[in-house]
Amino acid sequence: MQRLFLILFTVFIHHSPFLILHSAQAAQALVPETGQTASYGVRDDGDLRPGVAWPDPRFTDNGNGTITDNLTGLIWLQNANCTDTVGGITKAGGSLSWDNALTWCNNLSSGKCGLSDGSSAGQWRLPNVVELKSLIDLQRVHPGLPSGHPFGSVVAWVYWSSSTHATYKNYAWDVDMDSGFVSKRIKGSRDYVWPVRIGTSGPLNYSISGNTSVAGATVTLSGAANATTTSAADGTYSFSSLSAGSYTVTPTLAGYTFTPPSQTVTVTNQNATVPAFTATDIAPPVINSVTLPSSPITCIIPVTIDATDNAGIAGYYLSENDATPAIGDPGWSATLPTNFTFAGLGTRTLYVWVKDAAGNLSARSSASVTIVGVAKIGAVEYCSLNAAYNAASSGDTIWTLDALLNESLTVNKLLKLIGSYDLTYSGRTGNPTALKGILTIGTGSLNVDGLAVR
Ligand SMILES: [Ca+2]
Repeated sequence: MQRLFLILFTVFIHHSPFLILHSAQAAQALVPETGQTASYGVRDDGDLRPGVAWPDPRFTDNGNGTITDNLTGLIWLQNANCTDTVGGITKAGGSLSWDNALTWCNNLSSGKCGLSDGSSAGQWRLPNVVELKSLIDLQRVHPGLPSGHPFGSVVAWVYWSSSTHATYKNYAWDVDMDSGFVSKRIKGSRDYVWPVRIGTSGPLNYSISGNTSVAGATVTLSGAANATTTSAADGTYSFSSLSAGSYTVTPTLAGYTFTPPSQTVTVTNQNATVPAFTATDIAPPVINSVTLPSSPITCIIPVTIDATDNAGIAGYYLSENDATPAIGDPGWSATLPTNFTFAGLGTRTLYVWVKDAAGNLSARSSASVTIVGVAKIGAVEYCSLNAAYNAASSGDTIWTLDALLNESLTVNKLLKLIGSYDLTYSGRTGNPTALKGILTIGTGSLNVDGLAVR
């Protein structure tokens, strides 16, 4: 007998990664405090309070119909008087005979009694009398449970243990949850039933992973455990250290809808992968500003557009027509335009829209500009010297602004060119019109005044 004890003891030490105890302590069970804090005599229970102190919090609500007692590691059914029919045992009245109480507990599984812990028949059982008694707080009655306990439907009556009386084999031990009183009852009596399971939900080994199809989504896990995470740049997310059970995954992100809105996955004995969500961008882009220069002298006008979108801008549409373009209109530009060619001179309005890849269209934005021609024949202004030349007949006079004209000109007509005019063509500035290009005289001639060729 001594030899057997030593062998068992050696196995225990070598397989326990958490306990490093002296040999005299290793086989000892540690007895917890009773909960009694009032003292009624010198060195009584309430005075000395011997035993292992209770953890704080004493209980953890696992959110799946189970409660973990952090003192003993036991997992209890949250509902202390479930009346579901289990294992063929009808329990509408709550109490059962001892035999039926065993059968009922042995067949309890996830889906019954508010359980979503993934437990299967065989994991639950009737507690022994020491386990049942471990719930009692001797400082309290009605019920005799620790303050703030998270259990529901606790009945002020006796509950069966699985322990049979040593002398009277047709009796089993029970515990009165109202007062903590431990007694024996004949097994044909009807006591209440409170199932327990060993803390087999740990170690918490499993993971749930998937893809939201968008970066930065908040992913909420609910069910057998509650957690949140944020999807990575590639949309992936993962929850780890999970017990077996049923879980629901719900992604959210401002400006997006997800299909499906949430997904439920049951973890049994391996990691779970949730099918990818489809994220749909529903937020249209916003144009913050459209800016045109104040005093242009050409029809090709630099444009500055400031716009933003939650998913990125996929196209720009610039037009002098205020009609809203179709998403598939060929006039969309995938790149940010830096200038716009107006159809003519005078006060012009540019309308701008932007779209995102999902086809969301911004509100219309606009800016106006008054375009002055760089050249003029009679009362008609032109955006470029070449435009004026093309419109000119031999013998015409072209007036040009005191401006830098970045163009070349080939002359095959008989023309006169007078430069250095101010913006309103009402006077001359004294500075010549500067032509920064090649001036070629072909079959015609050019009579010039106030022109510099650079
Ligand atoms: Ca968008």
